[in-house]
Amino acid sequence: MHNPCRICGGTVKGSIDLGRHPRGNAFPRPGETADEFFYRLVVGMCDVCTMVQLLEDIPQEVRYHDEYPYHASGSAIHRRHFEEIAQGFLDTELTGPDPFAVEIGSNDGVMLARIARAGVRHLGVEPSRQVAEMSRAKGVRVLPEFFDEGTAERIRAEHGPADVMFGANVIAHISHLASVLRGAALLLARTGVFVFEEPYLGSVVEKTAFDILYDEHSFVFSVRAIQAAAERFGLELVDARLMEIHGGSMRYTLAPAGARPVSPRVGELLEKEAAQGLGEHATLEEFARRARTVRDDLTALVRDLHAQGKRIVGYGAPAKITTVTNYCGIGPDLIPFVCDSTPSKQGRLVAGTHIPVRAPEAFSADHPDYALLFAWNHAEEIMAKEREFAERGGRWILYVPDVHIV
Ligand code: JHZ
Ligand code: SAH
Ligand code: ZN
Repeated sequence: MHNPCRICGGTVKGSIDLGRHPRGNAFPRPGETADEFFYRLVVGMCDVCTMVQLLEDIPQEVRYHDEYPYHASGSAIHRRHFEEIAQGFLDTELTGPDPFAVEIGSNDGVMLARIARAGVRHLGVEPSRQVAEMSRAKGVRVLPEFFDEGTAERIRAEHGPADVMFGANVIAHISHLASVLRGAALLLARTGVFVFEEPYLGSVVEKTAFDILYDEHSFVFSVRAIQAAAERFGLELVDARLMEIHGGSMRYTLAPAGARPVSPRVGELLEKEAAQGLGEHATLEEFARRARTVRDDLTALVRDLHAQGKRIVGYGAPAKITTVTNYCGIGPDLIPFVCDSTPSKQGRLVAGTHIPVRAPEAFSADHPDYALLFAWNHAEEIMAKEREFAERGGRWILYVPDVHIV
């Protein structure tokens, strides 16, 4: 499979083929599974600009809609993370006479609510209705649209230039990334910054975290690819920092070209990426081989425990569960249910494999022998919350970076 690169027009060769998958966040209701949507999950790298991208593109309206089920404030650690980001902006960037902040994909308003409370002018751009309403209830101003260069132009005409533009786990989701970068160049004040954080290719490769590949992740960013993409649109990558959130995300800071000094961290990260082979097709091909090993090991372990009469339940229904259960062929015959604290996912099914999603009480009321931790990036928070399970002899199964029991 080959495609033209969405950023530079180079050639993208499909190196990772995980087969047919439904949408990661579809979570159909029981009875809604007859005509589930499937696509071919193939990921590759551009041979010119090294941007890693999905070969198939699912229309954004299909992915983000009134009932988009993910809530950004579903974890205490994430809530703190976003509040710290907001405070950081208030302390360092939003200090002028009448500053203005824009967030792309503001979701349930966890970040902007802090900015709103400080009385700072702001605008969330959020097309999914239910989460947008949750943010309005927190006093956040929302534009219910998909961000692109047209939206950027209209926002600038109405509100003036932005001192801060922010996006988390959304910029890599937008297949018209070129238009987003053109829009950022249009909307940013000369002294402004565009900060975004997204799952990092280096961490995904290092951890064999193949489950972060799904329809929403149109791209998996690297420092090198973002630096090159920014340059094409009059922006410059001035800083990049690796963070633990979501199992390894990079926070990129772009500014109008020449407006800010470039941190030495950028060069350091570029060197590390070269040493890790992130710009090479062979690295993705090797990753695909390791993903197959994880699949074989996980499937064998779950089948083996099941054959021994052990009860295994899933913990957490992140979008990632759709990739891992469909890729491994793990269904309700092996895992009768998975529990998740998000109300909009409860009573639904994991797309494709149809494992029912239940409230966390279903887990605590009747502890299984094993819990397969699909929300592995929240291990610390979840294991602390469910201490009793381990105290009573329950064991956690993890599959990142490899299959192991703790
Ligand atoms: P979590 C999200 O992916 C969504 P997901 C998005 N597609 C994206 O790009 C990535 O982030 C990066 C539940 N949970 O954060 C809540 C508990 O049940 O790993 C969530 O459903 N109990 C935009 O969906 C899920 O786990 C708990 O105590 O992979 C975690 O989803 C905690 C802490 C979480 O993101
Ligand atoms: N920023 C939050 C939410 C991420 S979920 C967090 O990091 O947890 C991704 C969000 O981006 C969804 O709410 C989705 O509706 C929104 N989104 C998707 N495409 C978008 C676009 N083109 N413009 C603005 N928001 C978009
Ligand atoms: Zn390219």
